[in-house]
Amino acid sequence: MNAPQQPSQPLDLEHYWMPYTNNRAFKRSPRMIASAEGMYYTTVEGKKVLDGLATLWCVNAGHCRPKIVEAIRKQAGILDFSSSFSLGHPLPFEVARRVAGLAPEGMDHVFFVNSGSEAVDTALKIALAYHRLKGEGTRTRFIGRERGYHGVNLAGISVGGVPANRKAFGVMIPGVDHLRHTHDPARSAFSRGQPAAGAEFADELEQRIIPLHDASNIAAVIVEPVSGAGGVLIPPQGYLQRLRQICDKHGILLIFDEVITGFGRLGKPFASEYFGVTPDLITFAKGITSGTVPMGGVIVKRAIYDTFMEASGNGIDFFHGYTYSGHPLASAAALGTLDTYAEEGLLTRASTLAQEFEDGVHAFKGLPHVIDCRNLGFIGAIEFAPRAGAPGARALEVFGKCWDRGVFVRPIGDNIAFCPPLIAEKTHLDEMFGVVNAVVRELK
Ligand code: PXG
Ligand code: PLP
Repeated sequence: MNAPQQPSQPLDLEHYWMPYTNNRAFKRSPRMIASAEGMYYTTVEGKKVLDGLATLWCVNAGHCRPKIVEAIRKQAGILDFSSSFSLGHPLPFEVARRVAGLAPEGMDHVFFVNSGSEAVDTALKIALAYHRLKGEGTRTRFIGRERGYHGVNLAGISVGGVPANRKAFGVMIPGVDHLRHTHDPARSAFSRGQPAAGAEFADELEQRIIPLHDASNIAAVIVEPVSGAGGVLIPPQGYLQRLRQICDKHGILLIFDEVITGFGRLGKPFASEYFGVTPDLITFAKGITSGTVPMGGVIVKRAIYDTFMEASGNGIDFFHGYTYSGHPLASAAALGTLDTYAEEGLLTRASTLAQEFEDGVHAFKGLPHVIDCRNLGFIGAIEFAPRAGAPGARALEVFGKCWDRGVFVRPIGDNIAFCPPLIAEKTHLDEMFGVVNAVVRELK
């Protein structure tokens, strides 16, 4: 591995406005990473830290994997950039073919973007334009879900349901309603895998939302099959199936936001396959390049693609696209990543270690302040009772102490989330859960 670049002078931290960060706290006491390999970061001080969150739920193949690094290096010297606006270059066609091959049957066309947020905006726009092309232009409303995370663009926070991501931004896009979330600790705390109770949460769509807005005005329902950034909420058994049935009955498109669940998180290429529920559109990002180069996309059913092709005459079929859609470096990174996944069986690997992962998450049951443990595939969370007057403080304290002891996990409100790279061995899981467990035992 190459040595990390060292700045020639002491680093000036002032000018970078860091995203989703307490900038002043960070700049007073920075946690700075210099390099990474496999399951571990190395900090600028030379400390190794186990990456228990695949960084931000995305480094599914682990860090600095040779095939991915080589693919990016090589591509940078062959074709640095060429757009996909009416010109083309071979790589994104090949990535699209490979992604379609991993997607549920019949979902076989792929539109590329650069992030999950852009994927969400794109999927919502496809839904609007599709209905209009079908002569149902009144279908303009979107239904999201409480605690859903769909990125940070205006449409994404509008259908999203994490209050902190919305409250500073006023009215957002109009015509959105939300299903209630499915977190139900009173009935389902400490469920191993999918909670048995709660399929009926989906009935709110048919019993409240459709009567209120009328199906003829609703374009799409968008949900994460497993909520990630909202706190790792596992869908109750039968819930997603019921959403699918209701959408079908009322001509509403169903969008699965698989930005986290895509590319092996549940032990299948996509969560859609894991749950046996085929949506109309899938958004993805993160794992497509294992986080190495920004890329995302939307997978659509053939019928949706065909509708655009048939309706467009000789003109442009969809007035949408990003300068960097199908970027050569991102596409090369995606091919290197998909090769790595295939060679190492990573897209199904979470299923082989799922039991060990589950046991690790549920070993927190009975520890101080722990009120829930949740897991599915290679994603999980533990939840603490909030400290009086200081919600989120316990998870933040656990995060800080774990970092100091060489394990990175993510605090989300009063939850600690686990989402390791798919290359994790049993020993890595033991190290991750062991350190967090020791820290939780000390929690006041
Ligand atoms: N949809 C889902 C389901 C996501 O998890 C996005 C869309 C947006 O993707 P981009 O690439 O635009 O970030 C995500 C991203 C967190 C956290 O706090 C989670 C995400 C991003 C940043 C922070 O856990 N998920
Ligand atoms: N703003 C301006 C002024 C632009 O010219 C463009 C693209 O040409 C954009 C925004 C959108 O940028 P992107 O295509 O990278 O999303």
